[in-house]
Amino acid sequence: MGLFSSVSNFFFDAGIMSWDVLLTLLNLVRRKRRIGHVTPEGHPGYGGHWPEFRPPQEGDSRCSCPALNAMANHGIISRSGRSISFVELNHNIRATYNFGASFCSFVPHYAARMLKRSYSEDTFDLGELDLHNGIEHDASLFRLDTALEPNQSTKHVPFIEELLAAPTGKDKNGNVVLTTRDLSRILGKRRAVARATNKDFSLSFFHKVFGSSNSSTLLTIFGGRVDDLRSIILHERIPDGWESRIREPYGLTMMHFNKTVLAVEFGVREKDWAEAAQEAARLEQTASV
Ligand code: HEM
Ligand SMILES: *[C@@H]1O[C@H](CO)[C@@H](O)[C@H](O)[C@H]1NC(C)=O
Ligand SMILES: *[C@@H]1O[C@H](CO)[C@@H](O)[C@H](O)[C@H]1NC(C)=O
Ligand SMILES: CC(=O)N[C@H]1CO[C@H](CO)[C@@H](O)[C@@H]1O
Repeated sequence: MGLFSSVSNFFFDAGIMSWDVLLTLLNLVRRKRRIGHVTPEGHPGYGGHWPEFRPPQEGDSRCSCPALNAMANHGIISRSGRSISFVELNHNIRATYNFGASFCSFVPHYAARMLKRSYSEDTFDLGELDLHNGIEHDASLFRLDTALEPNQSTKHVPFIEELLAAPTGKDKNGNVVLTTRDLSRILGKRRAVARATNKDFSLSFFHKVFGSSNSSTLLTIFGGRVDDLRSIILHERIPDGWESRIREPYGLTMMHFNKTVLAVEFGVREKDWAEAAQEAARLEQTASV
């Protein structure tokens, strides 16, 4: 990377971070959005009315991210998952999930940089996001590692069922919810088992934090609600009547989100899973002889 782009990235990142702090403060002083009015008027999904769900057809592009696949399955971004502009992605993840504007700008810029495209002019196909160790990484919650399953749009249903059976919490309306601890526990297990069964396993600290931030959306945006998670993760479908559980007027900021992410990441204890990992490695070996 040239000096000019490193310097401009630095100012870009510093600018986004200050913007994020400002939004976090505004969220503290302004009232939350009313229940039933979280998705903005005029955007698909307003009042819980999501456009028709259609699973992907032969030739459509999908990726390892359930939230983006779900937007394509509802036609919020192109149903084919192709030729999506980074700018359009920014606006749509904001309106659909109520992530803050700072985050919604940061991630598509990051993806454009990763794919060596122009944020403002170029487009991408969902499948291109699966560049290994770009954003996509090993020890994900719902996908086998790339070395074992090169097609990262393929869900690994046993992992999904295990996560959906893990929640130990209840919210104040009596719904079963996934907690921070449940999520740390399951991430620890995935990492220990992936490390033992994938000889090409790699997971930098950077990707660990990415992994815990991606999975922390299950707690924040989806409020840990297991009934909603089943739909979004297993079918990549937004439930009828759903809206983001984040009701802050300026959406989920990175500063606010970081608290959940760090709580999840610091709760991960891979060592607790040494036995499960050995067992998985042993099964792998007997299966391959
Ligand atoms: C521009 C926006 C986004 C991009 C480029 C993106 C990209 C990705 C990628 C590449 C993965 C796979 C990571 C892995 O290997 O585990 C992923 C996973 C995931 N993403 Fe996204 N994503 C975006 C927005 C979102 C949003 C808005 C949500 C939630 C509302 C979300 C929720 C998730 C979840 C739950 C996972 C699974 C985590 C795991 O398996 O450990 N993503 N995303
Ligand atoms: C990847 O997997 C998905 C879902 O399992 C499937 O629909 C798609 O056709 C596969 N793509 C390729 C290129 O094999
Ligand atoms: C959130 O955490 C990431 C690293 O995990 C850091 O780069 C970023 O500056 C933090 N953002 C804010 C707004 O605190
Ligand atoms: C929603 C979310 O936290 N997405 C993150 C997933 O991880 C990538 C990098 O691996 C980040 O760029 C996204 O912000």
